[in-house]
Amino acid sequence: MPKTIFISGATSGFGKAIAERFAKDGENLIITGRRKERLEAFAQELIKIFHVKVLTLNFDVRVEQEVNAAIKSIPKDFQTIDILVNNAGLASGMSTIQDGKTEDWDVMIDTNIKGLLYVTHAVLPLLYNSSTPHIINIGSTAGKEVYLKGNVYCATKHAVDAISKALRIDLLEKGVKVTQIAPGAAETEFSIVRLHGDKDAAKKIYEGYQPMTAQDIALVVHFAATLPKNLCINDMVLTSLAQANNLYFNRKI
Ligand code: NDP
Ligand code: 8X3
Repeated sequence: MPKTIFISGATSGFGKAIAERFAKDGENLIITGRRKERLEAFAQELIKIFHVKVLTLNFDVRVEQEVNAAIKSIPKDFQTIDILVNNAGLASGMSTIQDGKTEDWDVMIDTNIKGLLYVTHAVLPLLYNSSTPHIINIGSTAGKEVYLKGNVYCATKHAVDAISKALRIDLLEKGVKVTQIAPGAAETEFSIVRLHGDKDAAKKIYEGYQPMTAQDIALVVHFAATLPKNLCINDMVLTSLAQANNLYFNRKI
């Protein structure tokens, strides 16, 4: 019997790769994102290649009413959700607090903290329908250490770290597994979004070393999701070989 995996932010990067990895196993998917055309095209691709059932939900995680309406619209055959992957997120801007833009702070706080909470709150009743419910939050090494010009993004990922711990405690009696996967640098659209569309500057972030790929993250999320029922990875920090933590990189340039 296929499982149903709900993945927020599946129009690019980690979310897309995670969806593909589970589709390979024949699991059914609920994929979300704001870019409707991309989302629909990706769903068609998954259906065609992997012959899985895919439901698309097009909403902004920052808008509570949109989140609730989208999740309320889930049809019966998708109403048992086995795994929720809270992946949708972003960094917006990279500057010191004194030079920072409050609009950027709002976007990050609303997406990475409030969005994750809204989605989790709305999906939980459907997770309870599963005999193996599991929440996987995508945190970051930015949630473990703070670095120059990372301030508010790091704060939001520290919040994901805290919320993951809190969920594990609060949901203990409900038998819901809670895992945080905390990656370091991986090349996706992340830096382009962070640098407000400056692709050349984004490319430079990954120069001189081999960053992780979205597929690397998907591999580990899939591993955490396919362990025996009694075994829960609480927290996992992932980096490429060239990265020791947020501050130390072995760059060959
Ligand atoms: P991408 O920019 O490639 O993907 C981000 C995804 O999040 C997109 O699908 C985007 O969809 C979705 N998203 C962003 N904002 C919203 C929103 N308001 N409502 C709904 N969906 C939204 O980046 P990554 O794949 O790299 O990032 C995925 C997660 O991993 C994020 O939480 C990020 O913080 C985290 N991360 C990334 C790392 C990296 O180095 N790449 C390292 C550690 C963690 P759409 O725009 O269509 O809405
Ligand atoms: C993204 C990784 O190093 O840009 O969460 O903070 S980093």
